[in-house]
Amino acid sequence: MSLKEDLLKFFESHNEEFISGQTLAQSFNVSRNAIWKAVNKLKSEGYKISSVSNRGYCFSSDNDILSIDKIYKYMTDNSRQLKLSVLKTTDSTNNEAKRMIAQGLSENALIIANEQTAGRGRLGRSFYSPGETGIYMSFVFRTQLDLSDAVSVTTAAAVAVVRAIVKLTDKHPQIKWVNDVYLENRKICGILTEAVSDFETCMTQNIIIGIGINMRYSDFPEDIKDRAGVLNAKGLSRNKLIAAVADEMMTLTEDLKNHSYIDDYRKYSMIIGKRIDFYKNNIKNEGTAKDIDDNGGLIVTLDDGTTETLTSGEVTVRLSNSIQ
Ligand code: BTX
Repeated sequence: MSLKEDLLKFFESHNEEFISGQTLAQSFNVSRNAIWKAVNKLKSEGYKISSVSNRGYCFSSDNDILSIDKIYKYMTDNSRQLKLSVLKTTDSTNNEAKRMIAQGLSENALIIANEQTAGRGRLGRSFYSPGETGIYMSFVFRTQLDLSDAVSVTTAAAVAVVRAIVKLTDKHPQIKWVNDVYLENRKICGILTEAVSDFETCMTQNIIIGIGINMRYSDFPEDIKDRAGVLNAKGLSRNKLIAAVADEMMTLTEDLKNHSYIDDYRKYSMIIGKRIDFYKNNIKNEGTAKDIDDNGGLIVTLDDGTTETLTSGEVTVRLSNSIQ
C-alpha cells in the first residue's frame, strides 16, 4: 500500500479528529512533508480534509468511503453471514461474482465496487457506474432454484432496495416493472439477475443479483441525462445503504417461495393502472397495466380487451406519454 492509501485507511477510522502532521509522520515513519504531499493528493481526489495550523488534519465524516468494517457494523447478524469484498474498481461486479464462482466460491457473498468500467444492464445494455457517487454491488446466493423461480429474485431485490430507502430516508421510491427503481420519475437503480445453472437439472447453482444505485449527482452521459436520477439523501452513506439493502435481501430470499414481498412490490409499483407500451420481439403493443401476479408477472389488458401476463426478460415496458 502507498502512503496515501495507508493514510486513507487511518483517516477512515479517525473521522472528525484533528491529528497533527507530526503524529502522522511518526506513525508512518515518514517526514511531515511526505504526509503533507499525501494529504494533498487525497484532497485532489476529492476527499474533504481540513488543515488547521497547530491542530493538524481533520478528515470529514462526509467522505463517503466504502469500507468492509463499516458495512459489517451497520449489518444485522443475518447479513453478516455474507462474505464481503470491496473493490476500488472492476469491470462489473456481476462479472467479478462469476469469476469468484469459477474459482470455487463456497459461501453466499456480496461484492461491492466503488466504480465499474463496464457495468452491465439487461439485454446487452450498459449501466453507467462512475466512482464515488454510486453503489454497484452483486449478491451471490448459492441456492438451488428452478430457473422459473429465479425471476422472483429480481422482484424481491427491487422490494429490498425500496424498503431500505424508505427505512433510511424520507424519499418515496417506486418500482418500474420489472427491475428498475425510480424516484420522481427518474431511474435511480437498476437490477440485473443472472444465474449459474446446471444444464441437466435446469436448477440454479448460484444466483447473482447485481444492483446499481445512483446515490449522488454525477455528470450523466447525454443519452441518459434526461432519465437518470439520484437518491441524493443527505447524510446517508453508501456503507449504511448497502447494509440495509443486504439486510432486506437476506430476509426476502429466505422467504422467496412464499412471495411475501409481492404485496410491497404492488404497493410501490409505478405502473399499475397506467397506460403502457411494451415491446415484444421488437413489436410495439399497447395496453393498461392491471396488476402483478404472485410470480411477479405483469398482467396487462390489451386494447382489444384480451389479457396477457408478461414475464421478465422478454419485454421492455415504457409508460405511455412519458420520457422513459
Ligand atoms: P437495464 O437494461 O434495465 O437498464 C440499462 C439502461 O438504463 C441503459 O440502456 C440506459 O438507458 C439506462 N442507464 C444506464 N446507466 C444508468 C444509470 N447509472 N442510472 C440510470 N439509468 C441508467 C438495469 O438494466 C440493470 C443494471 C444493473 C447494474 C448493476 S451494477 C452492479 C451489477 N454489475 C453490473 O455489471 N450490473 C449490475
